[in-house]
Amino acid sequence: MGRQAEEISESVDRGGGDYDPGLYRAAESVPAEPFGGLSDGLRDRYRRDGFLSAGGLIDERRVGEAIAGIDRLIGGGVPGFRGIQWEAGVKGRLADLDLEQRRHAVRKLVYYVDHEPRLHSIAHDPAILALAADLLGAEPELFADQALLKPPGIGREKPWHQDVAYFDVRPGAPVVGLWIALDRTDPGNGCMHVIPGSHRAGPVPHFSRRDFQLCDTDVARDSVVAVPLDPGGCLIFDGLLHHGTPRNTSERRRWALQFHYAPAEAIWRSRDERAAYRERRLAVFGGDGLDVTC
Ligand SMILES: O=C(O)CCC(=O)C(=O)O
Repeated sequence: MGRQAEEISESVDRGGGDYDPGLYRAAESVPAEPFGGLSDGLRDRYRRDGFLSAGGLIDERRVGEAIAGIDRLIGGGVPGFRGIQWEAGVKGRLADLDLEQRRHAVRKLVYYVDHEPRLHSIAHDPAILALAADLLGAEPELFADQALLKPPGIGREKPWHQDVAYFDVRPGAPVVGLWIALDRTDPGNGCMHVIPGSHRAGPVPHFSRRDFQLCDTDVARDSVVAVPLDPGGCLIFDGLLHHGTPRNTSERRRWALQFHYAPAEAIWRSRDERAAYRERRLAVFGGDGLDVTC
């Protein structure tokens, strides 16, 4: 179940802020391995490390379709779609931007799968749903879809965080995320960085700083690895894995799709249920209200 249409509106990001580049100084890069389905070895690795880096999860044709779908959403080709968040740097200038400039001004798109059949078909691809089912150990339901576009030059950092700190799903339920690169991604244009095994320590308090994030001093800097990907490659990751992305300091685009799946019975079905889950989530992850400091 996605969000209800009236809950989604176009917005401008509030911006991030300066950060210590040492937060993303990776000890190593994990190369993607061509993905041909889950084996016992890969399942064990997912449980141990909290992620898999899968080359070629979607093929070139689908990458092209995804890019065309995003272009259509940004270009205003879908009446009623409002899930665009612009980068803070373009605030006040949006009306002056032509289509090409707008393509490089979007931070993210949210809740689009019901507006774009090509993107819907990737998120609901039977092989992808089977992969999610296998890792969740339950029938999966897509409950969040985003396209994270980190534009050249202005795409800001997404500070270290755990995704489940953001989601109003039943506490303790397994969540699997798929982050699918549509461009080549590397540290220069803001690829994913993760801390292998960090999901096993469970929920960590988050604080409203540059974003809703882990305290910078809670990031295990010595264990950071970068996960560069080619187009169509995918980071498959546990909802508790510590991850983040540096800003895009390059002149290169870095578009990615992100889908999150959870067991159907863990997903909210009403506003009341969601509010209750939110209260329970913030009691665990809402660092500013807990007796901890950052
Ligand atoms: O794509 C990115 O830069 C980071 C995405 C991410 O971690 C998130 O939105 O939770």
